[in-house]
Amino acid sequence: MKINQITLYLLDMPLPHPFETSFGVENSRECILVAASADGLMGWGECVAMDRPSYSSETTGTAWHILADFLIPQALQTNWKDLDEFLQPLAWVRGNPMARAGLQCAAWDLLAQSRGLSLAALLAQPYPEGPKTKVPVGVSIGIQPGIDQTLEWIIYFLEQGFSRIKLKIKPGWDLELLSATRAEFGAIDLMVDANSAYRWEDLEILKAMDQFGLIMLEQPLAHDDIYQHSQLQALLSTPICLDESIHTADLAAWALKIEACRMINIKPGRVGGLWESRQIHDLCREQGIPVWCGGMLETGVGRAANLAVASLPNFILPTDNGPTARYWEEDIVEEEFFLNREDSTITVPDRLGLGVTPSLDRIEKYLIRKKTFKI
Ligand code: OSB
Ligand code: MG
Repeated sequence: MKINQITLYLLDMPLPHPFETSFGVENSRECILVAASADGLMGWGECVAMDRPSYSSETTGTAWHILADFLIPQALQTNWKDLDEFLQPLAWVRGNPMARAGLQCAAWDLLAQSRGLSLAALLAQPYPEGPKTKVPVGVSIGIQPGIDQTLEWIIYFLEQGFSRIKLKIKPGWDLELLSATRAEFGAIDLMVDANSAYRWEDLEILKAMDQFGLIMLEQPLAHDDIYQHSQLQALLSTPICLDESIHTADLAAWALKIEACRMINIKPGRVGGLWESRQIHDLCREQGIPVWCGGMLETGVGRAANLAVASLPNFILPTDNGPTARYWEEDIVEEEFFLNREDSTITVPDRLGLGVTPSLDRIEKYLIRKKTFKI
């Protein structure tokens, strides 16, 4: 296969509700879509970099630069039959996992289509059990103006059928919130995500979280740390889950080696792509570490890829990749994802490739910038 044309689209999509985390408030979501054509097929990928370097050092601006000036020129030169052959010539590009993941996804989509498979089926080929057809899903609730509003959102999402609640926390928005949540809802499946908001000096607060029986405490300490997380994990009974800190398969291996966490949130967009996601999945599986697939407020393109990866055997914990209506009034793909209320799952696309159809008309509505690259 040889990709003969790639188009990048920079979009800005309005969110129906502001999404607040410890690193800021998102009112809309910038993202880059990658569309690659080869052999009469079109493969799509989404780059999850955000408009500001708040979650990670990459932004839509840096990712555009890395894609346009380095990754795409190489990808247009490569003849490949399998993903390793596509990726090998790109391996000299250091860092920039989000930029690489967006392009890589388009290549997986092409390969799956050319082999007559869904992306989930292609990704699951090494595993005798095959992909799951539906995966458990929870909901991630942003920081609210007050505890009452948070409790109202929890009622709303439990009524909708979500069985696992994740609350965003930060210093000053933590223990009281958790006490109120437990008092109101008892033993629901509950976890928290700090997005790197705490420091070692906050140890007493972090230790106090053990009393709440949380499924996990996601990324309490710095975005580039694994050492202090290992020190912290030794002092907590709550499993630490790393998100921001793990952006390569090597970092995942080292984090497990020093026991910096007992779970990993594998976001394909953060770790360099689906290839690396599967490597981390395999490594964790060998060591009995459960993984799950987080979300980055993706469009249907990134959501489809995340759900395909979440269908692999060791993705045991619920994903954050929820139904379309939770994110968009109108997504840029024609298909809508729904929550299966009876068991709090979401169905993995089983059509060819990613299994979603991006609409160029809708993309046009949210378009900021577009560029096409040819051989
Ligand atoms: O840390 O998981 C995170 C959204 C943007 C950036 C980082 C994170 C998140 C979420 C949202 O928690 C999860 C979702 O897609 O629903
Ligand atoms: Mg997180």
